[in-house]
Amino acid sequence: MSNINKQKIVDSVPQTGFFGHPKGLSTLFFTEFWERFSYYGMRAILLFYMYFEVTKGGLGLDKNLAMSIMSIYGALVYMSGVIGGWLADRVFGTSRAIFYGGILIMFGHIALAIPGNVALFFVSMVLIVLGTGLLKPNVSTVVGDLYSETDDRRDAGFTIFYMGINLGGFLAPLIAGTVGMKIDFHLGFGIAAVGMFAGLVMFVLTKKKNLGLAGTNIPNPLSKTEKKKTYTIIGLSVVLIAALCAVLIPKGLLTIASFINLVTILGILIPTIYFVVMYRSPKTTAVERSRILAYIPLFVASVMFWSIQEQGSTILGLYAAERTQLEFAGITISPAWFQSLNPLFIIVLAPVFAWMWVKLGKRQPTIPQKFSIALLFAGLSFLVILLPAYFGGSDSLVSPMWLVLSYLIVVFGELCLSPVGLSATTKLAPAAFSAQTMSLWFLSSTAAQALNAQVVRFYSPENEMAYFGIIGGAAIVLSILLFAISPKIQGLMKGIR
Ligand code: C3H
Repeated sequence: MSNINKQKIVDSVPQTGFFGHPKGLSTLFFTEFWERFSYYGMRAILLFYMYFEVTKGGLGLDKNLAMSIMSIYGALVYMSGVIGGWLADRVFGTSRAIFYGGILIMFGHIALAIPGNVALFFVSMVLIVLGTGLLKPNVSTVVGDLYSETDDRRDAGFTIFYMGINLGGFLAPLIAGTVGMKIDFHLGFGIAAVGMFAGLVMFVLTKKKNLGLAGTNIPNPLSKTEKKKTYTIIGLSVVLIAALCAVLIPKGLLTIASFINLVTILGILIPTIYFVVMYRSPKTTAVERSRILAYIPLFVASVMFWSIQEQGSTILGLYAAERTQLEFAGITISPAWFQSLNPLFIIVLAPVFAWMWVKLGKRQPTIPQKFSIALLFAGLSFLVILLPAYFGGSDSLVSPMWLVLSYLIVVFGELCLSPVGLSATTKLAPAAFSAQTMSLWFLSSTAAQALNAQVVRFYSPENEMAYFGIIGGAAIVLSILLFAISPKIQGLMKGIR
């Protein structure tokens, strides 16, 4: 199976059947829709499950610790994509990786659905982290496999796919979130498990007909000797990690807090190593080296952006529950519902942005300028949310419209950065490392959430003006710096626009 050529794969996929796109896009759209439905449904209630008192069905953890765990969880989920991409390239092929990933994710949610304790919660976390690492990057890779290199529908295909992600992210907090918050947390997690089951059934039933050979290829399979060596290393690593945990946990040397610190360090170290290895590799040409230098400030900007965007489900999640009037216009709002705002705005505005870039043509901002604009919006979204405390102090509850405004502003930034970043990553990547570029892009979110795990500890309603002001201000300063050096970055990109 290792030598199927690209064109043969494309020819095996029915090229129409889903809004004028290859039929396989419907399989991937709904698989990712259900995976995101389960993931974001779980995340919409997880924060509250962790810090609500035991009498209210929660685990009774400290609030700031709960927010750090949320961030570290997000960091690990994207970090494990590095392993998921490697396993697909060398062992399973993408299609089987997606299937195994879905199974692990489903069992992860089932573990959360069983009323248990903190231990069961960590078992579920391991399953979901590994499962998402197998499923998420690979499902995006198969989207690319559906189109020939010259197919003009490719970018639109990715936009439709991104809308599928956000449709899942929109519905999940409303369904799993509402049930979890209003009836029982575990029932909410159960709905997430059912969602992943639905995705798996749909994937298995339609993949043969819709995906053809896409995802069945193992591009660079391990040789017999490599296999033996790899499995020995994996086996030994698992034993070593288990032994370390068995010794360090009872002695109090591996605590949740020290684990969070470890992940923060890894979250910064891993992308740094990626950059150094790519830059120094003899396979990288001089032009590619220049493009790597151009990519570094973009990566840093992306980390700052995702740091603010992802705090939408931690700090702003807490803000929704504790600082916001939830009796509004005659209805009782669930704090989980606020998580649906970002995806709703994405679904509505993504086609508008796609249209705008086409309309502006050559007059559109350059890639570094778009990143700078994204940072400006991210910064503004935090400056807006400090205003209620500025006008009314931090003791009284504020109108939910402040949160709506903040979530809307950050989405303008997300649409300038997220789709642009994906495409820029593939264009700026050295040829020898093209397969790993998807992982590198996701690592900017890993680094962001790894940093957030430390940063969110400083938040409290009493210091919220300083908290939002400093982070929002830092994003705006970075935005201005990036704008100032954007011609230089553009030069280093050597012809890429
Ligand atoms: O999940 C992805 O692949 C990329 N992320 C997105 O598309 C985000 N727009 C999702 S929004 C959010 C993380 C989840 C919503 O249920 C909420 C941010 C406040």
